[in-house]
Amino acid sequence: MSLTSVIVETTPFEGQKPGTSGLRKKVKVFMEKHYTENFIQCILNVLGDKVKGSTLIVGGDGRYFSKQAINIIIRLASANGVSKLVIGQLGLLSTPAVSSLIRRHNVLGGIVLTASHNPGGIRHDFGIKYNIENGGPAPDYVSDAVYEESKKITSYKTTPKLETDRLIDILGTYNFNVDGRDFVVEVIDSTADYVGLMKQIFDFPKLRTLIRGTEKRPPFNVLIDSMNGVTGVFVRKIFVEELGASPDNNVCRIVPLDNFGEIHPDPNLTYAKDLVDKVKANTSYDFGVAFDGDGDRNMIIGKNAFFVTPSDSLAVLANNLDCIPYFQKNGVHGFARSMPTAAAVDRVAEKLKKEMFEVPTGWKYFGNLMDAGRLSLCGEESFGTGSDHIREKDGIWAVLAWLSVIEHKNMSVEEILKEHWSIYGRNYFTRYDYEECESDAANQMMEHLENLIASPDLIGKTYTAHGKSYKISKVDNFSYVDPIDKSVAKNQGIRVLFEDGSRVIYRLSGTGSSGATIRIYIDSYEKKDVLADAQDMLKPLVRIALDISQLQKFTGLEKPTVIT
Ligand code: VG1
Ligand code: CO
Repeated sequence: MSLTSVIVETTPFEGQKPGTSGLRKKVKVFMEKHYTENFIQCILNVLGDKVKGSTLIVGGDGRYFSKQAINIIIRLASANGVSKLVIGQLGLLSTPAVSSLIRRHNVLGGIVLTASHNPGGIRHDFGIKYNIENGGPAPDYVSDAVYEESKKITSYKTTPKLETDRLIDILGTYNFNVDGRDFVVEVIDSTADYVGLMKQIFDFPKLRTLIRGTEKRPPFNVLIDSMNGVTGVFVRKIFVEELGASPDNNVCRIVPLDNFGEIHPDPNLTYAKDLVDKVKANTSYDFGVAFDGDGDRNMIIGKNAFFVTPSDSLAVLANNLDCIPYFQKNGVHGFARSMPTAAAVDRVAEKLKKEMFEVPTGWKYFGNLMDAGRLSLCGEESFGTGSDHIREKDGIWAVLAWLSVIEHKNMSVEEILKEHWSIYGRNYFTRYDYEECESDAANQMMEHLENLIASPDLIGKTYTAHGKSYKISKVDNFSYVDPIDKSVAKNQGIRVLFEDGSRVIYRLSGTGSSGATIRIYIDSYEKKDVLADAQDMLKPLVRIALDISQLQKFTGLEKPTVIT
């Protein structure tokens, strides 16, 4: 039976502006009549003629409202001339899996339904992100165009009679005819493509012997925490079924829940405390890792919950990539990090004579460099690590990379870090997050900082706290020119740089769904004194960062909500 599309009149919604990584709002906002339809139609409008006859990948972290959103996407896509949607079963696909599928199927793009590390459930957040044909997050010019469309949209096209009920529950290919055109929904196994890719990149038999142990070596005891997010289905497949980890002792929270069990699926020391406590309590664990809701972030800890900062994780991997088959085959090109990420990897790049890039916060800024063959490995301090195998950060990839290094070096996590610091010195790093502050207060504080850095007296000024003094050598608001397409990203964070190389950086988050989140990043490099406690070491700089910004005065907040 042929179905007919209809045009539905609508009016614009305010604030459909994608942030650091897609549009994130409270679920109840996405539930408003026409809200989700408008945003999807705006994406399709921006794609223009390319939509006709195209294939798109659709899936996400399975959070509340995903199924409703997928039904809306199916109906709108069919009415707008898309030929085929490839959808993960039950709507489940991790962000890295979407990126991989876009690349392998060579399609126009993908729609990722996630608010990543933000909490889920009816009272919390939902999100929609568009990824382009290279598999990466839409660059700024696409997101800006979507936002412009959202301000003037007057109608959307949908196929209301297309029966979507339970369509994505069962694997299969479903054929429809809309306005005389064929339209196909293919429901695929969420993990198959991604698992295949991981098997090409890593030496699975070797990793299996690490986890299972051999006559000469006891099993390497891991604890993998999916935090009730989408990685659960991938963890079961890869670590339990392929690599022989125990479903009882080596994995936890691996059933995806649409509210993540009411936790923040955010792998850091505050929100992944459960994992940290378990690894501390059971000293037989050699390694622990947690992922975020959509599977692109990872937090790595060693025995006794020895914490690896993401900046160090990136540097260690950079230093050891040649033990991974993918890099043996493809070579290692450049490295990159987001600006606030500590510069540990820069030292590795220098030693290995690789190109090194510093980009604004957000994975979308790595894509062009990877496409141009100049970037193999990159990371962000926000627990993102990844390589050019796809165009998103990739939590499971990061674990497999770490396990490869551990297998190869036959050392513990702590030993690897200590060896690394003894060679390269150590970048002490901490980030203070003040979540859900009042937007006005946060904006005033940023304005104060803008004014401050505009004053010429600041350079050369010395700040002292806890007996340590730091002299300012440079201040700016970070801006970036993409080396490939020359596009410019401005206002990417206020930087206060000190003479000894220490830095304090201030940014407002672009992933929140209400209020504002202030992030302060602090780092400082030590060549010799590498074994101190990071919070002790950075205490003076933290004080100075608070003094310069007058954060307490503006926000009234005494303490950050999260320290990493
Ligand atoms: C945060 C992180 C950033 C990351 C982004 C998306 O952005 O700081 O490094 O790329 O989240 O990650 P912001 O603007 O809130 O600081 V994910 O895993 O939430 O898609
Ligand atoms: Co994420």
